[in-house]
Order: sequence, then C-alpha cells, then structure tokens
Amino acid sequence: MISPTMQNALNTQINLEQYSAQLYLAMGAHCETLSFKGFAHWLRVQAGEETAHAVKLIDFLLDRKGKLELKPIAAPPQEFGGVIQVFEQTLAHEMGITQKINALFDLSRTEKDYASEITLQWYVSEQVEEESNVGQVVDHLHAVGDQGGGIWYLDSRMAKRMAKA
Ligand code: OFO
Repeated sequence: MISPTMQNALNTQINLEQYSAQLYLAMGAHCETLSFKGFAHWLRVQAGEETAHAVKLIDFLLDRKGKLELKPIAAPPQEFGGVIQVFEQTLAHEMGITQKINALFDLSRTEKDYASEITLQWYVSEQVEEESNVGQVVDHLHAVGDQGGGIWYLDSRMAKRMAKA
C-alpha cells in the first residue's frame, strides 16, 4: 500500500511528466514551422521519453495498489521565439522538474516510503542526464548563434537522436 500523501504527490508528478510531453510536442512543432527539422525531431523524441516517464510512475503506483488519478494536462505556450530561446526554455523547464523530483524524493524519506525512494532515485539520475543533455545543446547554440551555417549543422546533428530502447 501507499500513503494518501505519496499517492497524491505521485499523481501530481505524473501530470507534470505528461505536461512535459505536451510542451516538447508544441516546441517541436514550432521548430518544424521554422524548418529546423533536426531540432523538431529531437524534441519529438524527448516528448516520447516524457510519456515513458509518466508511464513508469503509473506502473509503480499501480504496483503499490495506489489509485491513478489522471488530471487535465495544461496547454503549453504556442510561441517560443527562435531555436536558442526554445532550448533555453527547455533547460529552465528541466531545472524546474528537477526541483519537483527532489521534493518528491524528500517526501519519500519523510514518509519512510523506501520503495518510492528507490524508484525516485532513477528520476534523480535521469534529471542529471536531462539537464546535462539540454545544457549542452544550449551551449552549442550560443556558440554558433542563430545566423549562418552553424545552426544548420547543429540541426543535422539533432536529427540523429535515437529514441531510448
Ligand atoms: Fe521527465 O524529465 Fe524531462 O521533464
């Protein structure tokens, strides 16, 4: 069994992961309209990963005999600016998610919910990877700027991102 407090917090996090998927689908569509198909592809793959993060938490909740309470997913913005701004916003979003995961991890310790703590360890590590990957993209974008050939080269590299197995 899982405590009502932890169940509620996990349901909230599931909604946030679903929102992340929505956000990246919207950002990907925005990049597509700017003809940056590589950045659009990268964000589409990221949206798939966010859905997988939500499903992993759903499976955990159900394994603990918790109740899944899906909530409405907030609408993402529709305007994001240039590609550099898109990825700066992506990094800011991931940093916010890291704080949410850390707070959940804290809660699992307060509640002495060891199963949740172990599951959430995966998310703590995943956030390190997410921030590192997106931070690298932001650095590269700042290095090449949004004019000239560099950004198109980056776009072609972003097109190579594979979905996680
Ligand atoms: Fe689920 O890691 Fe990004 O948001």
